[in-house]
Amino acid sequence: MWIHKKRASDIPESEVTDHKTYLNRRQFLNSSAAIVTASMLQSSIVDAAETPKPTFDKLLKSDFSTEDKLTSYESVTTYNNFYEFGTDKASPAILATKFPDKSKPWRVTIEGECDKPGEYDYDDLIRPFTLEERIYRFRCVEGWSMVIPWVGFPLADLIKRAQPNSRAKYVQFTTLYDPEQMPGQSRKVLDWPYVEGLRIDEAMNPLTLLSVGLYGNELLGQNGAPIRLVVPWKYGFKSIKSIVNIRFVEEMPNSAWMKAGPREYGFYSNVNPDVAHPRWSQSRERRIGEFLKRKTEMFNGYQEEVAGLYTGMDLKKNF
Ligand SMILES: Nc1nc2c(c(=O)[nH]1)N[C@H]1C(S)=C(S)[C@@H](COP(=O)(O)O)O[C@H]1N2
Ligand SMILES: [Mo]
Repeated sequence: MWIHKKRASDIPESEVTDHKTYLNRRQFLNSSAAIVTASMLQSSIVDAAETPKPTFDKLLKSDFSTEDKLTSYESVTTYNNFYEFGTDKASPAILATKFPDKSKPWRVTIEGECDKPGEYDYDDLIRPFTLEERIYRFRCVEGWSMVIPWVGFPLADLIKRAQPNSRAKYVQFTTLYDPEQMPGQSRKVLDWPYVEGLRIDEAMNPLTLLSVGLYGNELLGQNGAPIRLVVPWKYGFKSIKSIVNIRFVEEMPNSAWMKAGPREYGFYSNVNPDVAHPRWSQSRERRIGEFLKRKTEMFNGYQEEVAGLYTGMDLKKNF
């Protein structure tokens, strides 16, 4: 049911390309915050701009890391898509400063077609796994990209612990639903809670990361704290944030974006320069911080690692 009439699939052109608009808005927000008070609003913006000292120790360096130049910490933490905190790029960094509420435990349920389901507190969930730093290219469906040094562990490690059974063909992920903490959920821009999914072999691929941090630090609210998915060969919206549920299922999950615009957002959403979005080309991208656009690479440049997952599939039909 659509109460709010601007459909999520109607991303205005400005959000597709116009980084300048965003920068102007950031400037505006900065100055208006300064006028309001010297409040957290202001200090959070200033804090976010400075690259913090790493707080995770003994992070494994990953062979999967790209050598591309990193996107600035400032951009990674202030230019965000997180519709639970507003549909523009600047809002999440402002509205998610206290997210998630540290006084509430973060529970993650693992369930469905598996032999070892469970409900874990965040700390218990991640304790068994070795954290590593993985520098990935990250390509948003809207035509911009970043290079982000994630901290995380392979989703495959967690899946092995859960022991999916033979009926587990897909994995479905769900974001927290809590309109009190996530003001954007009071508006019907998407069918909340945000849901995403992967085929089980995609989920098991060594590139697929459960991330708990970036730039050597815990994730900030705007980046999907405390735990989010990162699937670097797919458009950014597959990388679901602030996960509370992981479910092994037999049927292909119906993701929030598929519901919002089935013609525009398919289940696979592999980065593919040859398959245009119905309203814009996907052949080029703007790397945030760069002036000239660059060519978008098949599977975001990860073809060696993932092309085999799709042999024999028509990627125009299975977009
Ligand atoms: N729950 C949730 N996850 C989400 C989104 C969202 O709106 N809600 N946006 C997606 C999109 S479109 C992108 S591009 C990435 C952005 O991640 P970043 O802000 O950490 O760079 O998050 C993805 N995960
Ligand atoms: Mo995105």
